[in-house]
Parts: sequence; C-alpha cells; structure tokens
Amino acid sequence: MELRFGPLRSLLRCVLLSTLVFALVLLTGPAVAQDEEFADLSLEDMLELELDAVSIAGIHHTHDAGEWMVGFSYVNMAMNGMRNGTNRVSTSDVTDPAQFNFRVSPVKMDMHMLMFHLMYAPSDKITLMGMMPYVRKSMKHVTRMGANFTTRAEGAGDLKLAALYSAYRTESQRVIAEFGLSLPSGSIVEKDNNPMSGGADVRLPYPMQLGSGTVDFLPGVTYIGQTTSWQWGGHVKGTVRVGKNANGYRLGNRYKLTSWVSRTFTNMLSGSVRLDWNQWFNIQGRDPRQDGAVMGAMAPVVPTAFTNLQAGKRLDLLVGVTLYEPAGVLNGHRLSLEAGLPIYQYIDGPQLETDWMLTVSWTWTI
Ligand SMILES: [Cu+2]
Repeated sequence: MELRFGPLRSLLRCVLLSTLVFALVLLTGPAVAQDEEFADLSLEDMLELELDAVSIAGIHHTHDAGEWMVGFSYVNMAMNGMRNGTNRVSTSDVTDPAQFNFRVSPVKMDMHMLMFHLMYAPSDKITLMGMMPYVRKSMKHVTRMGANFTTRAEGAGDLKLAALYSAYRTESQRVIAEFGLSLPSGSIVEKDNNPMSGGADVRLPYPMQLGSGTVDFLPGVTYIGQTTSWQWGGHVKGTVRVGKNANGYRLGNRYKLTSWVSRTFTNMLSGSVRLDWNQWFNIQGRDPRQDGAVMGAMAPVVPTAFTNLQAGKRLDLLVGVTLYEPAGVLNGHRLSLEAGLPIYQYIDGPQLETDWMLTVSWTWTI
C-alpha cells in the first residue's frame, strides 16, 4: 500500500511543528511539576490520577487487572464554510464556472456521534477495549442557481477493537503500546435525494458515508508523565487501511499526534490543555456510483465526490475539564467535557473547513 505524504516541504514543516509541540510539553510538564511534593502514593493511586488526566484528553489508557470500564461519549463537530489550502473560499467561488466550476457547493456539515466504550483488563499489563459508534451526519448544500438542500445519513459506524500493552511503568512515567483494529460495520452505501436526482435516492459522497468499508489497523503509542497534581504526555496514532472496500475505494490513511498538560485542582476536578495534530490523505480508487469523476462536457457536480480533493491537515487547541468523586456512591464515575478550535488547517479542497469540536463523556470504572 502506498502512503501519500504530499510535497516534502509540507511534511518537513509538519514534522518540525509536531516535534516542537512534543518538546514543549515534555519539557514544560516536568519543569512545572518539579516543585511539587511527591506524596507517598501507591501505583494504584497514581493510576487513578492518570485516569483522571487521560479521560479528559480522550487518550487511551490501561486499567488494573480485573477492572472493567463502561463509557458513553457524545462528540459534535461543526464544519461551516469552504476552504482551499489555508484560504477561505465562498460557495459562489466553488460554483463559479470561471473558478472551481462545480454545480453544487457544500455550505456546512454537522457530525454528531454517540460512542459506547467497553474496557477490561485481564492483567495489569494488558487492557482490552471495544468502541462502537453511532453517527449522524447532515450536509447543507447550495446549487449554482442558489437553491439549498440538505442530505442526511445516520447509523452505526465502524467497530473498533484494541489491545493496550503497558510497556513501561514507574510511579511517575508510563509508556503504553496500542494495537487496534477497525472493522467495517459502518455503511458505505448511504443514499439520499437531491434536486438533480429527480426525487430518487442516490449514493452520497465519501464524507457522508458512515464507515470506511475496509479493515483498518490502528497502531499507537502513548507516553504519560505525572506527579500528584500535574500530568503531561504525548500520543501518536496511525490509521492504516488495507485493500479496497466493496465499492472499489480505500479512504486515505491518517495519523494523529497529540500532546497535553493537565492539572488536578481539587480532589474532584481537573483541567487540561491539549494540542492535537491530524493529517489525512486522499482516497485511492473510486466508487463508480459517486459521479465525481464522470464529468464529460458538463461541470463536475460536487467536490465531496472527488477522491483527489479529500486530503488535509489540522492543528486543534482543546481545553477540557473532568469531574469525579474520590469516594462514596459515585466513586469510579468520571464526567468530562472537552472543547476545541482549529488553530491551523490546510485542505486539499475546495472542501468544508472545521470550526469547532466538543466531546462530553461519562465513564464508570468497576
Ligand atoms: Cu478505561
């Protein structure tokens, strides 16, 4: 399989930026924390603190032998307005025959996701995890003639299974290796009608489908450092897709680099700041039922149906809080909220830009 990294310059810039972000977090975390009195805590207590920290940052974590965790998350992502490269473009630029020459432009997209998590640790070294998403997407469009229409898709997404291996662990530092798999339970044949389809349901473009349709490997590594009141860390993760799906394409591979610092304020509240870098590549192959590449003499229909207009990269800044009860009936429950904005985004477009994202999650460790 080919990994397409685009121009060397943007790759170098990205590596440089990511290295800086990681260096900043790994240096400032311990520096900020060095004045802290190191309390006499057990490994289990430290793991509890770590859970508080990573549950805000949405980072995969491990549990102690015999422990179960169930969780529900709600994720909302809002995309409004078109972008090409780092520049905003108007929907009339997208449909203008003298410019991008599409017959239809996306206007905005809302993605809502409910995610069910289940975790179990058969040993202190290994934690197993399953995640099942339920997704609802809607995309508003405008035609060259100025008419609006919205397409919708809703249903189960791709089931993710992972094994997390606690590779290194002291009372203040941890390294966790992650081996994940995404299975194609999400639909890739979602349909809806539009003004050009004459009332018939037609297959929706790639970003509106609910799953990848392929088996995807999700390797990752997480580093976590902590004292009793500060936590910091980094997380790298790839999505490597294999083969082609039943509709003849493979979504682009992607990778993520995240780093965060979090602070425990009281024994039931912590807060975090996180930088999240994501890059994703173009689609290989093509779904012949999406008419993106079949243009002939006519103007192409909509940019979302073009396999070579899907890549992008983005740096998000996110702030989070987590509430938990150290003892009593709600012990083991955690409620966290994290919201963020992109501070840099480059889109191989024209495609929709991302405006903000929000995650609310509840977990219960037994
Ligand atoms: Cu967990």
